[in-house]
Amino acid sequence: MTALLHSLALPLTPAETDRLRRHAAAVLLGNWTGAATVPSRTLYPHQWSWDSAFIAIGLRHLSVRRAQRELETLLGAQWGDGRLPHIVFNPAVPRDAYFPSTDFWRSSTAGAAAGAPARTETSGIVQPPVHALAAWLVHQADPAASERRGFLRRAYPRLAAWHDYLTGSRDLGGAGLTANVHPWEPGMDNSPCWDGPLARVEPAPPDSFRRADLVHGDPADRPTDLDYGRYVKLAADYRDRGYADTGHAFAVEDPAANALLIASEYALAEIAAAAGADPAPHWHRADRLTSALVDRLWDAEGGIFRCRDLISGELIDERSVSGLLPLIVPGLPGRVVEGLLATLSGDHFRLGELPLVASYDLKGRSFDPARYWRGPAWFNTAWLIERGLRLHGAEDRADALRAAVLAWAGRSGFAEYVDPFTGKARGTRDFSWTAALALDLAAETSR
Ligand code: 9WN
Repeated sequence: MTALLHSLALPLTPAETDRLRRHAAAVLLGNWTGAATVPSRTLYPHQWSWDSAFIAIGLRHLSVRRAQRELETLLGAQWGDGRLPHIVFNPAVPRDAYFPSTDFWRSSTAGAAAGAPARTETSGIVQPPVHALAAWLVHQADPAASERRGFLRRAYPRLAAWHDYLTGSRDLGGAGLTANVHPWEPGMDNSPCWDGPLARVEPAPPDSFRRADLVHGDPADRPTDLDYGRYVKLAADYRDRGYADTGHAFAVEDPAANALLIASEYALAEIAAAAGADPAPHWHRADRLTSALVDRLWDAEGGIFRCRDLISGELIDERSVSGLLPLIVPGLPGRVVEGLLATLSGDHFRLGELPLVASYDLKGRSFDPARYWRGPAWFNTAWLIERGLRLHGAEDRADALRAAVLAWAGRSGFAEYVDPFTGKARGTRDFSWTAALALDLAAETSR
C-alpha cells in the first residue's frame, strides 16, 4: 500500500510547476540543432517524424517560430509520393552514431522512383501522422503570427499529400484504413502485437549489421538481436523494391496510427478552411475512417481496439495501449467510449492506481516492465489519453493523469519511459517529447 501511495502523484505546486517548466525548456533548447530537435542527443541523434510533431506541440509555448520550423524541416523532406519519412538524417552527425543510417536506407537513390528528395537523406518508412494535429495546435498558439508567415498555407498542401499517401498507397487492407509495413512505423516498435507477424520473417544474419542502440541503451530495455535481425530484413527488402508499396511480408492495421490519422484529418479540415481551401473532403474522410476503425478493429468483448495482421487477415490477440488511443477520436459511438473507459480503469491497465498507463497489458503473457513498448509507460501515450479523457467528459480522470504526467516527467529526469508500477526512469533521459508534452500540460494547467 505504501509503495502504491508513493507511486501516485500529487499535483505540483505553482513553484514546482515553474521549476518543471524551466527544466523542460532547457531539455528542448539543448536538443535543438538549428533546424529541428533530436529526440535524444545520444540514442536518437537525427530528426524523427512523430517525435517532431509532439515536440512542436510543446515548443509552441517557448517559441511559435521554432515550433513552425520544426514541422517545416520535416515537411521539407517529404517524398514526391507524399510520404513523410520517419527519420530525416543530419549530415553533420557521424554515420555510425545511429543504425540503420544513410548508407542503409540510401533514400536519394533507392527511393528516387518514389520521389525521395535528391539532397536530403531520410529513411523510407513512416510514423504515425500526428503532424496536422500539431500544425493546427502550433497555429492556434499565435494565429496572427502564423497568418503573417503564411504557415498554414504552406503546410496545407504537404499535409494533404501526406494523408493522401496514407489513405491511398497505404490502404493495403482495402477497407479505407492505413497500414504499417514495418514495426518501426506505428512508433511502438517492440510491441508484443508484432511478435506473431514478425515470426514469419527470416531475420538478417547477426553479422550483417552492427547495432548502435546498445552503446547508449541498456540491453534489458531494448529489443533482442533476433528482433533486430527481422527489422533489418524487412527494411532492406522494402528498399530493394524501390520503396514500392507492393509485396510486403509484414502489413498491419494499427488502431493508434489510424486514430491519430483521424484526429489529424479533423485538424486538416480546420487547416484547409483557414488556408482558403474546402474543408468538406477532410470531414468526410475523417468520418469514413472512424467507421472503418470501429468496423475493422473494435473488439466489443475485450473493450479495446485490436491490431489486424493483414497477411493472416486475423485480429491480433494482444491488448496494447495502441488499442486505447482511439479515445482521441471525437465521433466514436457511445458504447465504444464506455468500453474503452472501463478497460483503462480495469485490471489490464489500472488507470489512476499506477503512475501513468502501461504500454501493454499488465496481465499479458509478454508483459515486461523494462523492455520498451512491452510494458513501460510512455509520456506521449499518456498525453493522448489525457486528451481523449477530456474530449469524452472524463474530466476527473484527465486531471489526475495530467498531474501524474507533470510529476513523473520531472521526477524521472524527462525519461524516455518509466516502469509502469514504480515510475522509475527507463531508457534515455532528457528525452524531447517527454519535456515537450510536460510543457504543454503545464501550460494548460496554469491557463
Ligand atoms: C526506431 C525516436 C524513436 C521513437 C519511437 C521509439 C524509438 C527507434 C529505435 O525511438 O524507435 O524508430 O531506434 O528504437 O520506439 O517511437 O519515435 O524517439
